[in-house]
Amino acid sequence: MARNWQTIKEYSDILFQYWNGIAKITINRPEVYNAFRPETNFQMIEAMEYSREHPEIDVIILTGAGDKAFCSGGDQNVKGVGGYVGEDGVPRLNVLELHKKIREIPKPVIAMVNGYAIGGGHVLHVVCDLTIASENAKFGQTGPKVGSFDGGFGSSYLARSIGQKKTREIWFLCQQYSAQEAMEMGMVNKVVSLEQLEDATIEWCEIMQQRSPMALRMIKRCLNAELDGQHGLMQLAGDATLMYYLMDEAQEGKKAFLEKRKPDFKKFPKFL
Ligand code: S0N
Repeated sequence: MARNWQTIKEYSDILFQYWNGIAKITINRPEVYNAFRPETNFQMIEAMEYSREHPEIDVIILTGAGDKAFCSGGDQNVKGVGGYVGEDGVPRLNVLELHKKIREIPKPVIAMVNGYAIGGGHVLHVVCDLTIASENAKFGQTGPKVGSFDGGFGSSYLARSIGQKKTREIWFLCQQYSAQEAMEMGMVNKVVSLEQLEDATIEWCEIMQQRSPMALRMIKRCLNAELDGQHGLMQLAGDATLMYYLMDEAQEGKKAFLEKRKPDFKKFPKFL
């Protein structure tokens, strides 16, 4: 089905579009199989921040332009000493900031993998909440072959998803795996034909749009907290505070202060 995606903002390296409560971020560098450079990551980070701040956006899709690649990782043309070198000449690894945004955004993020998800591109789909892949998709890490590694989500979270042995195999051997193999391992949720990829992804978005946003937010936070240490607990605690603020009991404290009286917390029910 053709959808009338509206451009939210024009960027050099990504497309950022909206349709029916769904934001779609497309890495738009097909000439390098959607490899990212620092500018690409800055733009995706901004798009994630926009998606977080705008209540009309319920779900975010991350994908790549064309039918060859989702993302082939860091752009080897701009890999310098100390990181990937942007137009300002500064070497960076700012894809890590993007990983944090994907983890923190209190809305589901789906990787719509339409081809190679390799190297840092593989890490990107791993970090997303869900992955739907086309039959032609290929998955794998290349770090130890090209001189990099991701000891963060790309390995630790992957190991939580598919186990230590398989994660070590993926990283140590740097081989490629089919979409079907990736699904059997547990790192892909669903495999469909390339023609059906967007429809299948939208179908899952629409199902999640019918679910309770607060429940989705809390389950994402709880699942993250186990792995994200103090930072994960802070995010979960922030949402616990948000929910407390919604209670009359919390309002009483503020009201009493403004009315210059003692708060009466006794009148509220106890949940035992
Ligand atoms: C994707 C591959 C397997 C496709 O092979 P195929 O089909 O043979 O096509 P090619 O002819 O190789 O590629 C087509 C064109 O695209 C260019 N290209 C492909 N990938 C890149 C890339 N990553 N950078 C720049 N250009 C790329 C090709 O050059 C070719 O162009 P033309 O037609 O002009 O010759 C195959 O292409 C492949 O293996 N690609 C490289 C994959 C790779 O090694 N990526 C980098 C891996 N490392 C990272 O991503 C680093 C990330 C990182 O540093 C990091 C650090 C800390 C924490 C996290 C991370 C993180 O991983 O995120």
